[in-house]
Amino acid sequence: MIKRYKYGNMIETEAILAKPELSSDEVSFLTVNEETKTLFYKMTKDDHIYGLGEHVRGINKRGWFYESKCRDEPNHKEDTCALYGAHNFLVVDGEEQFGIFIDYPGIVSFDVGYTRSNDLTITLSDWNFDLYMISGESLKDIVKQFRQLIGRSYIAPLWGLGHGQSRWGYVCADDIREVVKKYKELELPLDSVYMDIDYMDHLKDFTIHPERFPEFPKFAEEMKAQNIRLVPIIDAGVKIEDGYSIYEEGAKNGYFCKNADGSIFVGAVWPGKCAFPDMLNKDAREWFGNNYKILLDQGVEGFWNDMNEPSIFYAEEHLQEIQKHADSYTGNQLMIDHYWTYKSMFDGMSNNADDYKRFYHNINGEMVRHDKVHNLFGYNMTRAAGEAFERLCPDKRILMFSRASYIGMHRYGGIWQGDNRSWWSHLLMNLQMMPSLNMCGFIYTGADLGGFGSNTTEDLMLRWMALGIYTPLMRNHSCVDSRRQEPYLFEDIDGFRHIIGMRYKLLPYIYSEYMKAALDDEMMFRPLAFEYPDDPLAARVEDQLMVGDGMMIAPVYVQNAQGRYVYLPESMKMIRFKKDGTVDEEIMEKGHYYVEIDLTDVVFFVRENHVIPMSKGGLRVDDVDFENVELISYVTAEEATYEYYHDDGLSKDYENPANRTILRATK
Ligand code: MIG
Repeated sequence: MIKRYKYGNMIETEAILAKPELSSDEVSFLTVNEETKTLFYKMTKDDHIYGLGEHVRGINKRGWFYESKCRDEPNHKEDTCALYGAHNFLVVDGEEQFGIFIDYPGIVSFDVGYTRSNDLTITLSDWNFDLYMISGESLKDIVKQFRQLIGRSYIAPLWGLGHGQSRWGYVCADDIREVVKKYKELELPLDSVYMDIDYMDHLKDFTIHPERFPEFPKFAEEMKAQNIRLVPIIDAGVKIEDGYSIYEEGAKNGYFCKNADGSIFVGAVWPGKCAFPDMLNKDAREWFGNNYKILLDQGVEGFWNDMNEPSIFYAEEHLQEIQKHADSYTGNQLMIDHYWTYKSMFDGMSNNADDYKRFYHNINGEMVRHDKVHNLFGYNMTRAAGEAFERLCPDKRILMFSRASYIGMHRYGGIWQGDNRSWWSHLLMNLQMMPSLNMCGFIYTGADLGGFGSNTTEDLMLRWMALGIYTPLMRNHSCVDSRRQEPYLFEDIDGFRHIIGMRYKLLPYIYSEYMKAALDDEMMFRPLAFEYPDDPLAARVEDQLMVGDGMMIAPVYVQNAQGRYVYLPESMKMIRFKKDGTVDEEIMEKGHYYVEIDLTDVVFFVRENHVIPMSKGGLRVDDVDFENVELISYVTAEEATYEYYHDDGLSKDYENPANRTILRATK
């Protein structure tokens, strides 16, 4: 059951389209305090807190302080409080079980036992929000109700579940040709190559560099003929330049964010000085979205939206203030206090909280200061694209994922988990984030495999790929100044071919589970506690996940480990696919084990009386035979069944009953 409460007058987020009637009951469980702008819950020692979407730390969020404040945080570590997304949904699991959603577009903080170990304190930056309290029969039920409330998740095309190669620094068509050639020569599976800002003409949105990518439509066709899709990036900031049509149209129609005096707000990002489309203004959103057509018309079928927190290197006005202040030190000695002031002025130039107070949105004719709606910007950029795709190609799925997000955006696109690092800790974080993102409706998601920043190593790459084969977005992406990490540059090509190949073998299951999770408002990745609520040990497991209905995974995330400890909450069949093509099976009883896992082994666990459909694999999603699947199963009853979802992967005939069939396996 869902109860809605209203405090003040919130600025509409459209996270929820069909709002339930307001409840006249008292709010249960929480102490609501307008004076301190807080919601408070006294946790018991054993309560677990799940959710909050994109954040650092564990599956159980206890013991830290988090903020919903979309932020570009490429160097995030254990103590980072805010990342790219703002997802105000959490579930309390203990003596009481309930979900809380705070629909509020400004900054919210969650002190989950950080200040006092049993205090959960949620603080809002002002008192205009809607509160939803959700009770249910189980954790899964609470999440499902929430998901039904926020509406069906975005659905990616099937090719978007193929393996993608990306890197910031493929500067011309030949760079991409080279990638595709290498993949082909070495028979490494691949479905897409991502195009980073390098493809743009002087970093301008919706343009293509004429010399680096001459005759782009032909190039896209050439790739398509090999069944490779090109996926360009779109940035939030629009370069300010006379003669650049996107800028000129936006300026002429008043579609950019404004300063208090009505002039265009200027902030610098990659192309230099930029204007920011007012994604919260309906007309501006429609206009911005229509521009994706420029690339759709040239053979593009997917995009990723970047820098939409929005990330601002510096605000023009702020830079002038700093320069002025810095000048005042000229000729003086920088005493220690001055030194810190001086230094922090420059350090604080990017994504500065005060700069978010300098500009305004036009929401239905009303000027709203950005900081009050900060968390809606990336959401509405992606919504601009999603709504445009509905208008421009209503019957076709377009790949779309974003960096920044708010709940509600999940209806228009997926997300990638932003800039991470080639750190083992970020491999674990990738795993731990999956279920909390699923809870908030983000099903099409994944992290930059191998790590974006820093130099990766071959073993990290292999281990990370071995997790990536399960995540709907499976993309190897890295930063221009980091070590290159295309699989063909490492020693053990056979190992990479085997692991990536396993994705294609598992695709019937992965796609089926992905689609069912999106269509039926379920989680594809679940903490063990969600599946085994009566097993107190299951709730302690922070590094294993259930993937869909029949599978448990236990990835290795420690360097030089040759295996790991695994907890089995019930009897399961362990399946091991080795690089040499052999497959081992072993039935294991409930309990703790140390499992050896070679660098190139793919190991997962099948639940009792469950079935996993697999294919023979392929080099492209198109090669995969989804009809004649082989069943991996662990059957102790007479028979085990599996509800198998399969469709053409491109159109939107989701409800067609023919898409769902029952597969049966016997003992
Ligand atoms: O500030 O476009 O997260 O994936 O490669 C860096 C360059 C800007 C950040 C994205 C990353 C992308 C990079 N972008």
